Amino acid sequence: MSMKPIVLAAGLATLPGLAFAHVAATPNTTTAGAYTAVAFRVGHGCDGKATTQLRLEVPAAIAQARPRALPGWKLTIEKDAAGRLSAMVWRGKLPDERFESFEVLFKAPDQSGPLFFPAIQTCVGAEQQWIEVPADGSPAGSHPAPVVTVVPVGGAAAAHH
Ligand SMILES: [Cu+2]
Repeated sequence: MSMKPIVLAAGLATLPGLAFAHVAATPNTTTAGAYTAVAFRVGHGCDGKATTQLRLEVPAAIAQARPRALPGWKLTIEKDAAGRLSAMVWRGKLPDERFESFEVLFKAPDQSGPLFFPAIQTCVGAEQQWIEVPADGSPAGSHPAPVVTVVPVGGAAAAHH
């Protein structure tokens, strides 16, 4: 127990970097086969410019996904040849000083491992592509795709503690 405050302090020390980092998925883990609503958080604009659109790709391993309508944002969906929802686009306006969360409900695949959701953030006169998928063992790039890791049933507790 005595270690806890130290761990918390270390976490807080890194919080500013995390809080404004890119497009981040929360929660970033789920369980195989579980229905999960994940919020994809846009923490800042493009070099100070307001965000006007977020396009999020749904990884092929996810058979069904449902985006949440967000007040003030126009939502459109894209489907692949098989009729699967493959991407969603929110259009609206988000000043650089604000953040917003874009939510998607989906059923996690039975297979564990990372699910990458490539995101394209469009701003007024600018664009940021959060689409980098790291190779195994290599450090994250400067524009990582948001990721949700699927853990096996019964493995969630081990992953969290
Ligand atoms: Cu960032």
